Amino acid sequence: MNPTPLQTRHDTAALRPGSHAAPAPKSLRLHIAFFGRRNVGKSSLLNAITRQQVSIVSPVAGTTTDPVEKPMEFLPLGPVVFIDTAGVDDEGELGRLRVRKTRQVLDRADLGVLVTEAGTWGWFEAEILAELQRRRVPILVVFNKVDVAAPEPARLAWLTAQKIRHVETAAAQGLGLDRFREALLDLAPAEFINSPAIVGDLVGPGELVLLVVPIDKEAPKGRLILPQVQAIRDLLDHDACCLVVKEHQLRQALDGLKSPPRLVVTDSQAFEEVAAATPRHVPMTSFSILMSRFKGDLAAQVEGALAIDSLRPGDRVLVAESCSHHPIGEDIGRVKIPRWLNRHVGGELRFDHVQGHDFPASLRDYRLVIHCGACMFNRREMLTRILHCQQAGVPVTNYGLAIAFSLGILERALEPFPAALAALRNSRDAGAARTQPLLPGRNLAPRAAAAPRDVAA
Ligand SMILES: Nc1nc2c(ncn2[C@@H]2O[C@H](COP(=O)(O)OP(=O)(O)OP(=O)(O)O)[C@@H](O)[C@H]2O)c(=O)[nH]1
Ligand code: SF4
Ligand SMILES: [Mg+2]
Repeated sequence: MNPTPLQTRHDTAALRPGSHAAPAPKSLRLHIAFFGRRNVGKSSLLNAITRQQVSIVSPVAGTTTDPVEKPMEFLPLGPVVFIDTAGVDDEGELGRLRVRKTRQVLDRADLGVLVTEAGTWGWFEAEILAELQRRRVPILVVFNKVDVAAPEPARLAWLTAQKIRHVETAAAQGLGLDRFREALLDLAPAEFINSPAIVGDLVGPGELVLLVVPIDKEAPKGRLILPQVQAIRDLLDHDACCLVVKEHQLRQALDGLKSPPRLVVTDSQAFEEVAAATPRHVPMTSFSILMSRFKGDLAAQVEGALAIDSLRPGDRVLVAESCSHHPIGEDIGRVKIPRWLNRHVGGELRFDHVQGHDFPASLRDYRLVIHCGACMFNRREMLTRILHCQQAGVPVTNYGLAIAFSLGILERALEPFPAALAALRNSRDAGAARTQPLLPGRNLAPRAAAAPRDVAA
């Protein structure tokens, strides 16, 4: 994982009145996205619900160009990000670019608000609806401008029959906002109300977790990166204890404890050193493997790691990072992982890199996608990417899993997650059956000898 300037990129949300707590990172917020044709009042509705001038409103069609994001505390739902978008019916060369940006927002929408007005329902609305339904994203249809005309009863009846929630508003007059707010709360996915644990569910109250955090030149100045901060907070939320050490101090810390820690979590860069220093009976994993479970689909990404063995020189590999940091020195995504994989396959692979919300529309040419821990994404965006990879038949894994695989410690790193461990064993057994003859009892350990010592994440 790479350091990024979290404080400047993500800590911009308003605090609850009187609160001294740091605002939630954007990636943990419920993303509520507004879609619809130009001029239906998307921006007006956003401004009305937030009671702020978030987006520019005008009678000129195409006023909103790039997606506008507004993180805020939306009680009682909690931290959300409202996203205003350009109209899906935008035209011309620039219009097509704007529509592409709007479509990217579909990937991160946890809840889709389709804004329309009387007499305009047509192909664009049907398409947005179908896209949201295909992604199983809860939908709220808003008929705005009801001060001008009421929606057609047949359309309302059709939506009701489809079990699609709909409300009527006149954003410019502030009418219908309570019903709109209530519908948003009803439709918010339960997972946002009961946020999943990152690590706290793996240990009991009072138990100790040892966190290994290398402080090298890639580490950001004066702070920890988001997965580390979130793990610490999650442990405290679960009344667990944690001790944070650098990799060189791990042995000393372990020696100083009266009883062994319940779990060791390391940055994947230090996996090899930490695996050697941690007694075999102490469970051990990495921050990015925790993030795979928290943000993605651990079992699917474990299976993806196995595809590393089938790579051949000339194959194309996509390396995707969720944040847009400037790579420095031995950057993990650009230097270390490519170097290791080239050595592993004994030739040059062809690497492409993407950052932020950009992700190729077609993945068919890739043999593998290696993703970072995606700490900057909400879970839906990461799950959408995994789904796109699966639909294209391309294995997808993440940095920590790829490194653990390379070092022959993937099984050990998955011991805290029995379901993922079972998935690994099943995939491996299925692979072994497909590629007979294989030695009985084949495991990943021989890879450790083949892996270079400078693999990092
Ligand atoms: N009569 C009436 N006009 C409204 C209402 N809501 C918005 N408008 C007007 O409709 C026009 C377009 O509003 P916007 O909020 O900019 O619409 P938009 O969907 O964001 O438009 P684009 O950004 O161009 O896609 C503005 O002139 C608003 O004042 C409403 O409820 N009633
Ligand atoms: S978004 Fe990815 S690369 Fe950036 S800090 Fe998080 S895990 Fe690391
Ligand atoms: Mg607008």
